[in-house]
Amino acid sequence: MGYDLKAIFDSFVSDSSFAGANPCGSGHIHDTFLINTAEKDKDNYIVQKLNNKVFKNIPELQENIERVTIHMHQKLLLIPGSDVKRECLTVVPAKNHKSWIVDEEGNFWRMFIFIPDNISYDIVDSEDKAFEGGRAIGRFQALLADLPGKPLNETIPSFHDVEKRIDSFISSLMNDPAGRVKETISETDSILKRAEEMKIIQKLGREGKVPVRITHNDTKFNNILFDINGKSLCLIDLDTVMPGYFHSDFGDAIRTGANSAAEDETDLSKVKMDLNLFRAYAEGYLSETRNTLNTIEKEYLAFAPLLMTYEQALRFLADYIEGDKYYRIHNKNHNIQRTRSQLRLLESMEEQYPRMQEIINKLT
Ligand code: ADP
Ligand code: GN1
Ligand code: MG
Repeated sequence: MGYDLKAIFDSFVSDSSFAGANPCGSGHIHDTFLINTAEKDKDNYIVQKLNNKVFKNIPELQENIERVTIHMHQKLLLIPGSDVKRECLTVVPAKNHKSWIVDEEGNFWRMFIFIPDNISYDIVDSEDKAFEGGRAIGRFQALLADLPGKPLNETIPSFHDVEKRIDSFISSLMNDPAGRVKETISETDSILKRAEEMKIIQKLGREGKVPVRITHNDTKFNNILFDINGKSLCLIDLDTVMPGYFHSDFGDAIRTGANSAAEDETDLSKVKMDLNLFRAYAEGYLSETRNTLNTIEKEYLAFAPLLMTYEQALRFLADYIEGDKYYRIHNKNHNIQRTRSQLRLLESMEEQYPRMQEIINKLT
């Protein structure tokens, strides 16, 4: 990828000099690089080429990120002992006075201060990490609960609207744009037969029983940074912070953080939800949110991981059927493999659902 990362760096920073850049992380959406500076006492930086097919309005996206990070910084500053630069992303303003630049090819770029000595996990292997991850997500939601001003922009409209996603999936099945529907009969059946039960949280939302709050909406476990002692630092990947239901955040972190295998594991015998990790994560999450959640929200917490795993299987399958337009893929079957793995994980959750419900009942 022949980007002139030094020129990008120079559009943001003037008090240190570019020493080199390397690709960073395993995200599916943006192109992310770590930029090292030559001066030992200066910050290093994360620079991202933003995916403007996925995020169609970058100024609105960046407006959200600026508001959210400024608010969190202000609140963290009031907490004795907090380390603001490690407990929240810090946006680096560009020399054009915006928080992004557009290069000559029309690519959008932004920059954050790099949080050093961090660790993130694609797979979680201990209850301590699961607890800490749950706590980080609860804390994040609490920090943003009193964000002042107008509602945040909807950076991806209807992002967790599973009803709409099911409808548009059915249209894709009929149009079959990549000629792949015939290969997906069993997976499609698994999606369609669960469609009605997956609409419950949205129905409760419409009835006013589950409130719209400010949520992260992409709480994949590797979007939580930890320090080297295993304490959670902060949530990154703030592009989808917007109005939503708490269930999306709770559920998506279990989907990724209590799975004993990778999201795209091809050996399905390895894919299983670990109930001990689920319990630890729920304990961490509820330690921060127990007093905020209403009774109905608590009642449906155990269902949230099933919903989010279902939604993710649906999204991967829809992308496969549409010809791999959305997620970065590493082989031509990647999206169908991801679908199968997520469906297996969903079955594992379904098998353990009564136990999940018992755990939540005990904790709430
Ligand atoms: P994507 O949407 O593509 O997942 P992310 O915003 O999650 O992009 O960034 C990709 C990766 O870059 C992360 O998984 C993390 O490893 C790293 N990263 C992003 N921001 C920071 C930061 N401020 N400090 C340290 N690492 C970061
Ligand atoms: C994407 O950006 P990343 O890789 O953290 C996606 C999530 C999916 C996830 C599946 C904006 O997350 O919604 O759950 O892939 N982000 C967006 O791995 O669509
Ligand atoms: Mg990410």
